[in-house]
Amino acid sequence: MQNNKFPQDFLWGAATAAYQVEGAWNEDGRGESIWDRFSHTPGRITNGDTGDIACDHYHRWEEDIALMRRLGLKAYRFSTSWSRVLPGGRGLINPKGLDFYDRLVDRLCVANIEPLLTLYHWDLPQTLQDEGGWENRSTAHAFADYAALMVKRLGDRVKYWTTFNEPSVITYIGFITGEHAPGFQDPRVAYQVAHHLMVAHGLGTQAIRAANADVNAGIVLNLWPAEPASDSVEDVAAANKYWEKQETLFLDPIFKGHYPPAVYNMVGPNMPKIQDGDMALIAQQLDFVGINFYSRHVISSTGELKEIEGSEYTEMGWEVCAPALRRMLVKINSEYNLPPIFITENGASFKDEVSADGKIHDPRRIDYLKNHFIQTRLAMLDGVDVHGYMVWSLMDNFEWGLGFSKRFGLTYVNYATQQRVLKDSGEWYAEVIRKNEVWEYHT
Ligand code: GCO
Repeated sequence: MQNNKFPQDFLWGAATAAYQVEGAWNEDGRGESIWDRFSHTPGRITNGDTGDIACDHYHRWEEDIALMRRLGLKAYRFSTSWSRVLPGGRGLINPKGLDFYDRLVDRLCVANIEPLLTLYHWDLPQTLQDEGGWENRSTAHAFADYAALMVKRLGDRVKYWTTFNEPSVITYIGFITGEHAPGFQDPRVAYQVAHHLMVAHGLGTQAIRAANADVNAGIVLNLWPAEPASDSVEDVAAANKYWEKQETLFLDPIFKGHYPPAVYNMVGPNMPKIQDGDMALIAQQLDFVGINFYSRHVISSTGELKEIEGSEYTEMGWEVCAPALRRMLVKINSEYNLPPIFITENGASFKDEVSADGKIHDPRRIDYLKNHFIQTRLAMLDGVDVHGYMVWSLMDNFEWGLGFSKRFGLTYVNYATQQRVLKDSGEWYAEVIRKNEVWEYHT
């Protein structure tokens, strides 16, 4: 196999998440989620934006599948909205909500696009939050019931099931900085939530497999490698320490069956309640793991460096550093016994504008993606088992606390008209998929 060619069955795809694209927040029996409540609270989201309409994907899903076909996607990663199918979080099922996902999955299959389904991309039903949300262990059981319901309905067609998207963002941004729903700033609650997310992942994995033994179960983690600012012993030690504190809270319980000492030290008196048997429940063998990668931290013995000379930064203020992806994949591959890997999110936000010719010229996004594809291919040649790559995102969408102010899409969305226009990066990605290789890009 040529080195710049990807394996024949490599799953090139793109990703979205329910609250970021669907809209129709109160239609057809959908219940309220914590993101509805949060975005409807004044002052929480940039410009007062909400996901009430978002990309109106709930009504435009057929057009969006046509877009995926135009891109030639082999896979599509999306999430289901818990409160659309179980408006109260548990109990009464909303058939119209289930039907929506059923139709979507059916049509993806017709289009020969492999569905990768995420059960939880941050949108807890508000009724469960009102009872205490993830602070309560009972929410983990409700999650497992929801997982079983979805697998029973869609497991004959959906082969890849993800329990959670980015438990660390849920924990840190939802419960420590408070910039995401439910907007808490309480470390004690946060670490209990973190543990219950892991319990829910374990129970969810069991429920998925009990409902259909033929499907694959996994989880998606976002990893931001901490790299030393220099080769000095002090900087290297500081970077290692940073990585342990930030990134092992979920990697270690899932893939080693315990919380690492660095986490115990960090959490201190906020250590969550852990029941007998929890660690084995959490550390069940998975069929795949999804990694979301955007950027890295650069750490010196005196702290984190915020501006790296010569580096490019995206609209999010994130450094562009593709080689860090390869280094991190190689590192986690040697430190953990990992199942097959998918890159489940990677992409960049830039200031996109419609040009006079009606097109969106986004050469920086093309460069970003190209370099990350190349580094992934190099990691594969180093022995890392990567099976697919989901670009974030299929289209511009609701970027959580930042509303519509940041655009990550391969497709430009005009939010006034809901018109979708493939950006240059989308056209380019279609070629990558068609050729199954990354070649030099000439402007
Ligand atoms: C995440 C989420 C996505 C974001 C994307 C860009 O990684 O934070 O999974 O929903 O929109 O990452 O920030």
